[in-house]
Amino acid sequence: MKTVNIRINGESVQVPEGTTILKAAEQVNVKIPVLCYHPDLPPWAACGICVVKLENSPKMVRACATPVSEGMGIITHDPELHEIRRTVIELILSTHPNDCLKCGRNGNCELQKLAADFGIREQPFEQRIREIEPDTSTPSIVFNPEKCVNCGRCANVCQVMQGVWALEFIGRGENVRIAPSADDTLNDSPCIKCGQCSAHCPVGAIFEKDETGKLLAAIRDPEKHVAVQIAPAVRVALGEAFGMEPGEISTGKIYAALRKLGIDAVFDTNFSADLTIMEEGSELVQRLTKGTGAIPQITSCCPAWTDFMEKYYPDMIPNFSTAKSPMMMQGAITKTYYAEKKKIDPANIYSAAIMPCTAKKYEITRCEKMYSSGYQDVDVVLTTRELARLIKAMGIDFASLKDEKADSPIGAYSGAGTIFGVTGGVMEAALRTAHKLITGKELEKVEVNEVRGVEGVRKGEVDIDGKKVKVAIAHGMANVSQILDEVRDAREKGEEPPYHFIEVMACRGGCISGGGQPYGTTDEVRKKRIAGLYKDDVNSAVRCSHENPEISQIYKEFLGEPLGHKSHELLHTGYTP
Ligand code: HC0
Ligand code: SF4
Repeated sequence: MKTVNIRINGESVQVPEGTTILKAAEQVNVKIPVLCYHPDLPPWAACGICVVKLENSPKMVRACATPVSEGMGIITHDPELHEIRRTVIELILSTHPNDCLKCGRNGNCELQKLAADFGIREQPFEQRIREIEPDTSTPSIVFNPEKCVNCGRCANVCQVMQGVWALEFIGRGENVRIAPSADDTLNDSPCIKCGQCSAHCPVGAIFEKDETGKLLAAIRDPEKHVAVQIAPAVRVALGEAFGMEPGEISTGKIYAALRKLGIDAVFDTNFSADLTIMEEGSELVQRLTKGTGAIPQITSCCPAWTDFMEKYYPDMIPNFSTAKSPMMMQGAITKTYYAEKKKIDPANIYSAAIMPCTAKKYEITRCEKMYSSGYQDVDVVLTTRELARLIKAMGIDFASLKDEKADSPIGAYSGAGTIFGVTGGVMEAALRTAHKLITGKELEKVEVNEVRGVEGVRKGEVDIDGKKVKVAIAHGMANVSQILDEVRDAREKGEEPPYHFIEVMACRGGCISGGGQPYGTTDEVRKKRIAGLYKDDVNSAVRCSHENPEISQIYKEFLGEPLGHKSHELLHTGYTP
């Protein structure tokens, strides 16, 4: 790799050619302030806060978007740059409401931090606030244009990383603003509710719909038996809100915190991830060996992905696994099997789910099959961020909690269940069980390395008893079309499908970087959370879904067999164009 020699504030440093000034400065521990820049996204160079000087030149350049060149001398900080940056921040503040105390980002807002770092105490410019009502049209996220600082991160992530184009810049000059496409409501735009905009917004302009009050109201209601499930990816991220490292597994502490909040039954979505595998794995085996159903089978547990597919690839509905997502399965069995076993009237069960995801808030009412118990199967979804806020508000010292266990039954999980939260995990879990269903034998080595990795599109072949199962994995919604177009092309030409099984997750890295996870997700953080879930798998006494004793128990006592009558009633769904 070719390198170049540069000086940053007089200090010599060698960096790879093409490195931006911003990244080069990080290598000598110099932090240049930014607002519109985010490491997940191509530099946008919109805000101007990262301006730096070049030695012996009157020119100032934006550090986020300017690559270094041989011999370059850069000054990143001096009183003049400080004044320029301060003025830029003051100008941004003049278009931003001063209601930090009531803002969802109070305490972790990037603009608030910049204002604090620069010691801004006065407002020298006239306040001009855009008066546009917040958009509350989706069940997942709220967009408040008044707070938008036009940094472009949300539109950038929506267009570049997700390929969705629900958000865009509209207007000209000083009237330019971010809006849902065609200036419609977010719900009528192509939005898939993944919430990546909310995870990348530096201020409080886009955030998850806060539903903590609903859970608190249910806890206060003496009639309600409150059951909560936690998603795979929550356990390796929630701790970040309490000073733990990304990827540190805090499952036992989360169970304990939920009980301290007053939850009556603490369950784990990982249990029903195992249940999903029994159903979806059996479905795959049927499609592969009996020819019942379209090939490839495509995973359907990510609601942002199913929303995308219904909108843009409706011809592929027959390829979707009909298995509900683990979250919805857990809700359905909580209000049927668990209710029966514990002799609780399901009308009095309040079923909540803690998810890394904003789209899950939409999924719980997306069609009538989400009411398969006769009631709404999942009553509320809180994101990881919302749960972190609740734990703080309730004065729980999370880091010092002693590990507890989930309630039984429908609480125990296998390693296959936990890796659902990682790109490739649903497929790996399904293949572990499909191998057993097809061959009758357990895998000698349960890790399916062919499907692991972080590349946005991965393709491979897995050998099951001499049959080559062709698989593909895509994550980050913009990567999906490539694979689906291959399937469509083959179909139109009357050729064999290029794959047997495809896994799609809307978020980069899978749910570990869902739109509702703690702020500050970067590729480095993603890798740590992924490693955390693989570690949880390795640490699990049971590694395959079909070996989870509570799974055997629920089939024996209640469901009968995978793909049986009861399963179809409670655990499967359909999709509409
Ligand atoms: Fe996921 Fe899931 S793995 S979608 O990312 O399948 O949200 O974590 O809960 O339902 O299990 C999210 C995470 C889940 C579901 C599971 C799947
Ligand atoms: Fe939600 Fe996971 Fe899908 Fe992201 S990948 S939208 S977190 S289900």
